[in-house]
Amino acid sequence: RSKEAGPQDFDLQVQDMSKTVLGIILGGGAGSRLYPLTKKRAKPAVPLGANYRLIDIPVSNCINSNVNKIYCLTQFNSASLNRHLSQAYNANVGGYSSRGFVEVLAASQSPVSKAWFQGTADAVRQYMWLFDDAVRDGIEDFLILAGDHLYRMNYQGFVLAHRKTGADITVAALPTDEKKATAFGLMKIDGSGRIVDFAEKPSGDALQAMRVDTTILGLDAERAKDEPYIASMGIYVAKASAIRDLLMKHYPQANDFGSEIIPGAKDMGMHVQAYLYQGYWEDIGTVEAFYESNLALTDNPTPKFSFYDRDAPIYTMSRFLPPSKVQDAEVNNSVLGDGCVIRAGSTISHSVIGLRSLIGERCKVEDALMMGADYYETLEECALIPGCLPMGLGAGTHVRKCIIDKNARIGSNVRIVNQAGVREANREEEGFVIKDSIVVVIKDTIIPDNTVI
Ligand code: ADQ
Ligand code: ADP
Repeated sequence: RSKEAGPQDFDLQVQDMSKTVLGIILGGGAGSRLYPLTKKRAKPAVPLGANYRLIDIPVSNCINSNVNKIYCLTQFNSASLNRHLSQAYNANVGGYSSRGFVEVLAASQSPVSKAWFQGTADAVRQYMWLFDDAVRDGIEDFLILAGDHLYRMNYQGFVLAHRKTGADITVAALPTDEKKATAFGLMKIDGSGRIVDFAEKPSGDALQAMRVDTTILGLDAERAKDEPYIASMGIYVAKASAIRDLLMKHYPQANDFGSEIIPGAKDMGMHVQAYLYQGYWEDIGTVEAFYESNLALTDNPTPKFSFYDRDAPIYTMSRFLPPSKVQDAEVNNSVLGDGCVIRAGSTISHSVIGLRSLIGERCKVEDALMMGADYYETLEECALIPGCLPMGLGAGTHVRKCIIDKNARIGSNVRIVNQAGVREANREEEGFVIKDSIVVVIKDTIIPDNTVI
């Protein structure tokens, strides 16, 4: 009879994780799906939920799981990302004995000179020389995470399950419905949870062929009927040696994990295992999903995702901002970041208002995601600049179903309501893009008084 891991072994392994697991966050490619939010920043730095940035989700999950050696692979470096990570985390994860860190690795810094990462697998391959050092320091498993997911997960159970089954790669998985399935990697598993078939984003007949009876995952009959697919969350834990072999030896030309490395590993007989995740998880890598998930934070009484959890908080940069101030205004079903000022006569409903937002008198804000500002600029400072429009919303402005990126200066009596009901439009020279009917006002844009969009 094989020896099961007892509680003592569990504690040992958990302690061990800070020394033996390396977090690798895939921080984003060209960033086209979230464009224009990625026009002026690296994707992991995109602001989220009024006070946070995308990168805070996987980094907080890592820290709460005792994984404190973390690299974030990103297409290009941005001052905001580096500043955010160093101010938010480095003082906390880098204790004397744990030697933790959170560091950005940008495509252009790599000595293996290909200016751009060609995909997720290529990104990891280009930094293999650095991850090899980590392996020499005692790292056994790579925890490969995406940078654009909203969820709370303790990776300890994931890593332990991976080690217990002796898998080469373990893929986090969840049941999904037919509509969503085609956007994911789908799998079939055997009775022990081993992946026997894997198809990346199949459609048509290939999609139908991936249908399974998800009652084997413990779903009741009704839910299994609605969710007859097992989707990959794009989150992997793998033996460092397996990743090295796959990327450098077996598939040196492969660019992506989902379409090439994971199915390739299975095809060559490696042990690729599924790990069932149960909880809220959302890929927020498109403008529509990003917008919807942000607004879902305002759901009453309990949103599907909360940034608050005493045992597993989501961390971010501490900014020491003053509390938000609401004058004689009405705020319903909304989330307000730190340091906002909402002036008299305004109504805000079903909206996320990012930190340092300034909302003038008599504004109407509906179903909007405002990201706020990176700094305060006093009205006196603004007055010194000829033609200066203050940051935020000017008096009497009405915005609906839109995303307003940081530091935008929107004049008085402006209407951003998608008047013409346009679905897609690129009006970058005027400072906005419309995607899925959502107007996205680009960072730092100036929208003059009385404009109608
Ligand atoms: P996608 O999310 O479509 O599918 P991909 O575009 O490769 O896969 O992105 C995965 C993660 O890597 C994202 O966080 C992305 O930002 C990042 N990324 C992409 N290109 C990158 C690059 N060149 N450099 C650094 N980071 C990069 C994947 C899996 C599916 C799975 C879904 C779940 O392939 O099987 O179902 O995730 O969302
Ligand atoms: P994001 O991540 O949203 O792109 P950043 O953190 O990079 O934002 O900051 C946006 C811009 O704001 C940067 O160009 C930065 O130099 C500028 N900025 C930050 N603080 C101040 C300040 N106190 N005064 C003027 N500009 C500032």
